[in-house]
Amino acid sequence: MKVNDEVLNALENGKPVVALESTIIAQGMPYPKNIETALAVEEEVRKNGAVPATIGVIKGDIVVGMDRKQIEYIGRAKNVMKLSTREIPYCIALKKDGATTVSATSYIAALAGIEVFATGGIGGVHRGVEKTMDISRDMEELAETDIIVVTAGAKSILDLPKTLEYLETKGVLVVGFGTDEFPAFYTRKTGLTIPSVNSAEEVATIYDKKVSIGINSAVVVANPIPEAFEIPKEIADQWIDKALEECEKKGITGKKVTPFLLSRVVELSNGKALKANIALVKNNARVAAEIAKALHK
Ligand code: PSU
Ligand code: MN
Repeated sequence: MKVNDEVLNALENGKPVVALESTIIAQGMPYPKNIETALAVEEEVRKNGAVPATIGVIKGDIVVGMDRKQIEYIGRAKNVMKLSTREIPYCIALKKDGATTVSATSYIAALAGIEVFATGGIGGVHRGVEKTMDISRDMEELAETDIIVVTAGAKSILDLPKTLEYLETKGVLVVGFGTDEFPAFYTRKTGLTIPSVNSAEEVATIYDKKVSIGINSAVVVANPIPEAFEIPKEIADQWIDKALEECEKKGITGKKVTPFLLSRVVELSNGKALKANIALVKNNARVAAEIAKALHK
């Protein structure tokens, strides 16, 4: 595992670090917005007083804290694997490039001693799960890993009520950052109730107590998209429903489902969904940096 000097130094000196995923770069957004966004998200973490650590696998090396060149490489390279936890050893052993999803990023972050992670949206229980059994590995990893994950809820390409139920089954605490509703990525509200917190300090204290009583699991911090970028539910749902329909028609399954739906929604929205996505990731990076600082106080 290659941890860059800045991250290593921060970890050794108890300074705040925020992990960032790379699937959003390689499979989540189109080039060149993917690279611009990854760099802007890192900047957001820095601006708010923490050290960013973008995680991925490059030619078989686990990298914790990619530099600019590495981010550009992973954002342009062909044949970058989408890594959930189980594919990490395959990618390392065969010296391939891999972009880490929420599950693989959480796993590696915890291995490196990083306790806070900002993503766009976690994976979850897919619609039609009763036919496909498609539940993201993200759910299981969150159930087993000590980490705080800041997410804009989960995308309504998923079955959100089932996603929340499954997190409950798995013992994963979900709290709303300044809200008591689970947000749905593009929209701030879903009517699904969750307990709320009002500050980064409260999240840090909850996490601390969780660790001290021996519960090993993630704390999911659901942070709604900033109002200015919110997309009305009726409109977002139209794009999502159309993308879901096409996905089924084309017979797309397994790990290709999420990247297909995300890129179709961006196309169908004429880029509006991408703008929203960028805004919410940055917003999550800011909150994650605040939480990382609070943890280290
Ligand atoms: N949700 C998003 N954007 C993303 C993802 C999810 O809004 O890029 C990515 C994350 O990396 C997440 C992964 O961990 O998709 C989930 O994929 P799957 O459904 O195949 O588990
Ligand atoms: Mn899946």
